[in-house]
Amino acid sequence: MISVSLSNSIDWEKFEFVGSPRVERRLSDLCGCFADEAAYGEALSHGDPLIYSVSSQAPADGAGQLHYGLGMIAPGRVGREYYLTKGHLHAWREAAEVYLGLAGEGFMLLEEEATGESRLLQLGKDRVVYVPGGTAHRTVNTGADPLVYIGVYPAGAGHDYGTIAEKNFRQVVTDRGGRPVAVDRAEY
Ligand code: PAN
Ligand code: ZN
Repeated sequence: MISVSLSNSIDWEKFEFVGSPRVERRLSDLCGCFADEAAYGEALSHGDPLIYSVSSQAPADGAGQLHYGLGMIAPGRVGREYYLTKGHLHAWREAAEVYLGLAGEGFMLLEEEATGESRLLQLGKDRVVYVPGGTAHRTVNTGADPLVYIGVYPAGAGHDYGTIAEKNFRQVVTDRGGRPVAVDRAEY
């Protein structure tokens, strides 16, 4: 007998799967994520807006099963740096992930843990990004509307936020003359 939840619908007003609440990340939750600390402090002094949310689905656990999450990043910037997710590695390093863009415009910043190599890949409506195992990933909204996507990953992937929290990504996704570019953190 099939006992897991097999389908879902998206509530486009709340940006969540119907029946499963979302986790919210506000500006104050993102201490240490943005490169420009003065701009971060200045932004916080004006309020604590919602930066992104994730509504997760874990239909089944165990080998071979998948989990997935609906992400929404609000449009906006701190200084010249676009609103972003904390970013993470999977605790089970081999675990890969597929991101399916549903709405909006943005990018994924990938950083291979073993080599430090960075890649900036477009994510938005009708774009799909594959995140290999052993690769830290962060998502940024570079558009004027919410960036909405689904990430699908192995049930046992787990999330390691600590490694990124310690040293952050090597690159920063920033606005240069109205266009998004990735620059080395040291140069920012
Ligand atoms: C995504 C992320 C989502 C939020 O579902 O969890 O984009 O980003 P952070 O987890 O870095 O806050 C995913 O990659 N799951 O594995
Ligand atoms: Zn992930």
